[in-house]
Amino acid sequence: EQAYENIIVTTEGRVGVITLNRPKALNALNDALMREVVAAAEAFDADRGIGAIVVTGSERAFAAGADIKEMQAQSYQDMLLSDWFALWDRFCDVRTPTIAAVSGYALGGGCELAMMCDMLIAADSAKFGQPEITLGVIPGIGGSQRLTRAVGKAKAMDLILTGRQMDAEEAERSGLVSRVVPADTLLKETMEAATKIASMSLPATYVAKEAVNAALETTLAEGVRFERRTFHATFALEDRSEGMAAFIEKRKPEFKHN
Ligand code: CO8
Repeated sequence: EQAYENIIVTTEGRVGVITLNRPKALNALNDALMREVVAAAEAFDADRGIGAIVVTGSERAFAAGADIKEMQAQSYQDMLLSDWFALWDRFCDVRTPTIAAVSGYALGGGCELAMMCDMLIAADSAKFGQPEITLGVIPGIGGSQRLTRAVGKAKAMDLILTGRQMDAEEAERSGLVSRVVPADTLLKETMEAATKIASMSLPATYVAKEAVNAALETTLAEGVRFERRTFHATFALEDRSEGMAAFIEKRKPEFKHN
């Protein structure tokens, strides 16, 4: 296994887990941590033995944002020339389903990382926000776009312009998270969901994720067309034959991820 300094990488069956681990900075996302998360996610994505990736932090903080201390001395030219944060796009290119398990603070880049995941499960202790405006900047890892798509303009404007935090209950009500669970069961519930997802046919899962994401990128007519053609294509999968045969024969399918 690769040695990481800012994250802990483990596997449990077909589930890969990336735990952000910079406790002294409440898991603030510095450049080194970003590189490690992307490398770990890409390594899991290349592994056919992994069918879901969980990203989590500590009880106190999922991540308290981009690392302000690292950014403080940087100039506009530094940001532009390094294309600061562009590497995160590669995290979004991962085809394996990603699930954020959020406890405590998910602020700024932390909220943005959670929103880059396909599913977001929150502990009742979770706090979401885009406080960049209080620092004289704006969200820089997709927050103004993904938050608006997730919760709509009214709440996105409220959060991004005031910088206030939103608790887990409000986040669920707004459609940012799919489930809220008691803090002490967050990992258990997330691992159960991840294990379930990872038990499905991997290629079917890839195209299901792609189809849902298409809804955010295309017109309804184009999206429905993409879905139908992709649905037709699933009939080429051995797992499709197995899944339907298993249903008819009243048994559990044995997917070969093929
Ligand atoms: N960056 C660096 N260090 C941090 C960060 C951060 N985002 N957040 C917390 N820390 C550090 C603190 O400095 C502190 O370190 P030290 O002990 O050395 O002083 C340690 O973590 C513990 O934090 P606190 O003592 O502040 O803990 P509290 O429990 O009192 O408060 C909070 C917790 C409310 C989360 C508080 O730490 C906080 O407000 N943090 C900053 C939140 C924030 O503003 N995040 C947004 C950052 S900007 C961003 O994410 C995107 C920027 C987009 C730029 C676009 C460029 C292209």
